Amino acid sequence: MEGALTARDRVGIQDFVLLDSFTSETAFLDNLRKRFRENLIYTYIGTLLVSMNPYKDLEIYNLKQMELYMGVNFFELPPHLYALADNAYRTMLTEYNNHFILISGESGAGKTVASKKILQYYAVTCPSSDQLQSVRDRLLHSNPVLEAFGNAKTLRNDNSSRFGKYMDIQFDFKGEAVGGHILSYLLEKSRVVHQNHGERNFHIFYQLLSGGDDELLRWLGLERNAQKYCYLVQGECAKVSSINDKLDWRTVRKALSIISFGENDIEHLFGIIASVLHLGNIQYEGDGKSGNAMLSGNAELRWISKLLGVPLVALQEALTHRKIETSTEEVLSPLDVDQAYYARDALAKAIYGRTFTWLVKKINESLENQDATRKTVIGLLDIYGFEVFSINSFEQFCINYCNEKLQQLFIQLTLKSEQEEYDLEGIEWEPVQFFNNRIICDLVEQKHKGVISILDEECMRPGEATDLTFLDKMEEKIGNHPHFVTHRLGDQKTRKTMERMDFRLLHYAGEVTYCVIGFLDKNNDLLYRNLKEVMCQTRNSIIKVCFEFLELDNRKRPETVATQFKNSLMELIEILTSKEPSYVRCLKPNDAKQAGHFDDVLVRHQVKYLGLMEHLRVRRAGFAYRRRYEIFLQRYKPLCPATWPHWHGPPAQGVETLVKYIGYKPEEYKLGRTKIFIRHPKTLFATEDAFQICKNELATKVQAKYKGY
Ligand code: AOV
Ligand code: MG
Repeated sequence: MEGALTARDRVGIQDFVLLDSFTSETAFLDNLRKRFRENLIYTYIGTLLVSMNPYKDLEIYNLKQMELYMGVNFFELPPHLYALADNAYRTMLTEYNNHFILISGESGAGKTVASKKILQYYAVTCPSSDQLQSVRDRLLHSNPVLEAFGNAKTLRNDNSSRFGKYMDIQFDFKGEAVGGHILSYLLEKSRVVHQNHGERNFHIFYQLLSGGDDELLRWLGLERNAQKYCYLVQGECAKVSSINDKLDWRTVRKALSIISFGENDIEHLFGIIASVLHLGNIQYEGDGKSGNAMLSGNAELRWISKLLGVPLVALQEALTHRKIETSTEEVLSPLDVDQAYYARDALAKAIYGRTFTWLVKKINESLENQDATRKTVIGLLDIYGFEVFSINSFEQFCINYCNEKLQQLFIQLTLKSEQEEYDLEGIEWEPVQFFNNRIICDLVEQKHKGVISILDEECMRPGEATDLTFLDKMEEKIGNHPHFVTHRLGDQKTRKTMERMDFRLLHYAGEVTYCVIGFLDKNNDLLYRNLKEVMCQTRNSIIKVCFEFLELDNRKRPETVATQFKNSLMELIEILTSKEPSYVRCLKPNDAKQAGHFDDVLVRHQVKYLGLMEHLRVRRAGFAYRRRYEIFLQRYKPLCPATWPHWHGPPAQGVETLVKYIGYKPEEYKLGRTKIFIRHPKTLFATEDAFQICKNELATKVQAKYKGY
């Protein structure tokens, strides 16, 4: 009938692999747009899940939906996170191997929401004894606590993750969730002391002030009004309509108890949060003659001394002086006003950052499973997404580098190794071209001439090097690199003018201009020795763990922030490559955090840089599943009389006999050197279903046979 829309016209196609014109970006976008209009936010590319942030609550995460997806083959139901989560879980149980789910996309695209939904799915659907109920509760409640301390409102996202998180959920052989472990990556500490306009400090500060009861606030010496605290008002948006600090406070408070934080720990924890606020209100003035910094009053100091349990006089001295060690003696040198503010902020950042590390450790203790039996894991990776602001600093550099690494991993695992495997296995193949961002990773991390190496080198020359000499050195060493631009080269390469203090990296996801101011300081992350000494005298049980005397004895230069981060990312990549991957690629429909609005240009850009078209091409031309001959034969041999119960020839021939017998069409599979390749998942699923029926029949036959004995 003319004019009538078919269902396909209206809601699009649920797997891009089935799209008629699969090489056309426009067709890809049309499909995404159609589905978005119908609130269908999930679409597959084979087994990869594309997710579009709806910016509104959809009724797709309830118990009924969870039950629908439990144990059902991947392609039998409409695309959903639950299908992906369930598939990883079932494969883990049948093949007894480890998995991870890589959730990527730019800031605000929906990574954190996705990771929470997956965790909830496991918590609700996995079998569990009463005894394990508490493990599940703790796994779930670790989220609000870490988000309170590690998330904040930015211009891109009202609940932006300011740390990277990798969480292993451990399962026993029955598939029960028995424990977990969290690794956290580089918290954006600078936010504690400085926020850009339109942004906030970490949620916990506002939660404490709005939700804490009067008695608690009195005990902490705090006023309810956030406007009173210098560390909370720089962004001029302490109140945000989408955030209910008071309610969130209650959730966090309850979660802390569930994760078995003792009352003593909780008291000390809030003592620290309050101390940071008091620190921020410390003001200095210059001594008229010498210009040395003096504290303007000591009300704040008294509160900090009480809450952190440190001697007031020593604290006052450490906040206004610096201890310099010569070969023979220690000399106290007074700080000027700027230096004193610097020392104060460094202390606030150190206290907060170390407390966050303590928090993760404490949560891990409560998730730890003591039982030594073998477990398999599903890892969930939720990191800070790629971000660009009008001014970008060291933090954005680290965050975007991290995204660059994950993109590289994705390329390695999907586009590159997939094509290499076809080659290796002797499968005929038309190579698909793709942009390999290895070149940008190298630009950042290469020894001697990568950005991080050059930065570290400058940090080794205190007194001589400055942010500007760092910039000059980069120009000298990597000025010719096609993905690096400075103001001198700017016009030629990108035809955009740049400021003197800027450098630009052409990332896989777009250009970002970084301002070098602060790079050296942030990379050094220096805390004066006498401030550390005062902290070591603490009676606050958390600060005691965070600042150990041992550190004072250690004269070795600690690794710089960027190098530590680089190393931790390398370890992460190693952890991930030993596991079987699933992918969620999150997209955002617009930059205004708005429901219902699909910005074509913005979405097209994300589709491009996430490599979705290339992924589709490889998937479409390639094979969704592959199994080693031995494994395939071992599992499915009951389906064919010639292979059951034993096949005596080479496994490859056994598999060939088997699949011909069960009727695989020639275009559906290819036989490689060591593996069988299957084009569509549905072929494998049909085989698996047949196997399940056959297994039951066999069991019935065996039971009947033994009945008479
Ligand atoms: P992100 O984790 O990818 O950004 P979030 O997961 O925090 O982004 O999502 C941002 C916001 O988008 C959430 O607070 C929700 O309001 C909304 N949202 C995301 N996914 C959904 C969904 N499936 N259904 C409804 N609303 C959603 V960052 O951490 O900033 O990189 O660093
Ligand atoms: Mg996030």
